[in-house]
Amino acid sequence: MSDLKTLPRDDFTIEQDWPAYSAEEHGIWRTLFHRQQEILRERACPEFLAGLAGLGVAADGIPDFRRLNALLGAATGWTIVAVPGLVPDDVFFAHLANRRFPATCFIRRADQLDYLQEPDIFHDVYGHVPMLMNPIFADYMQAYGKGGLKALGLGSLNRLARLYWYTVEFGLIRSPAGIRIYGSGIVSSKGESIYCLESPVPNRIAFDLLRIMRTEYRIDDFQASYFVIDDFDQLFAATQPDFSPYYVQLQAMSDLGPETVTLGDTVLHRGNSAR
Ligand code: HBI
Ligand code: FE
Repeated sequence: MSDLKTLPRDDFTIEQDWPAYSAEEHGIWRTLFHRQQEILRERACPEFLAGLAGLGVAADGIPDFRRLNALLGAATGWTIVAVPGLVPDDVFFAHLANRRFPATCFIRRADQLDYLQEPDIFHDVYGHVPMLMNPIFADYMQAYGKGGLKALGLGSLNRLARLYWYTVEFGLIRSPAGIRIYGSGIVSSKGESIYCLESPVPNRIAFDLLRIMRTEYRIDDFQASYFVIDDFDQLFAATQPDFSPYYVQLQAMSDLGPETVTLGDTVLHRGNSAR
């Protein structure tokens, strides 16, 4: 019989049980935190770094959701809810649509520092939560949740999942100092934080909503293409219209492989693996 505290409710939420973390688990958080802070100082966008500082997410160890929620709630009305792992799409979107971010609360093992398939608390809390402190991005994430529930109903979830992947998880943004990172899958990954900005291999292409929703992505390797937004207003504005006509248009368009560069692209960097 599993411990009642960890039995998910029908919205898949559980208790974080912060006192239960071991010294070794806090130590893994500290190692990951220190490493990323060094790498991201000149690579992450100012909004991410400001969100991290605003939350007081520090090196001392795994943060307590109760403390973070007091700050996050005051800033943008978002709440972190603890979940055991990936939850069903409809549950995920329903949480986002209600300004609740489902965050896993287990942390990777010491031998998984560089990569793990499932999101752990470092990916979710260090990677995703700081961006929810930014009011415009916070609005975008709620709009994405509402859009996800609609896309589910229209059988077009795969299109919207690509938008999430190439923005929320692996998005880049222009800044006065050059291209910077805001994607959570990147900021929580040592290797990809460097690769996405400095490697000649991947394409870097200006944000284009329909183009992104045509583009397949890789889940187990660095991305072959990154999409660059001008600012978060552009990202939020893109989710304002009803997507139903887009889904109809996309049915007449072929999917594109991750390495593809098309004639319509505004190419900021053509990768050396481009097809
Ligand atoms: N569940 N906990 C969690 N975290 C996610 O990022 C997540 C999920 N379920 C579904 C999902 N992401 C994606 O399939 C959707 O973005 C499409
Ligand atoms: Fe994620």
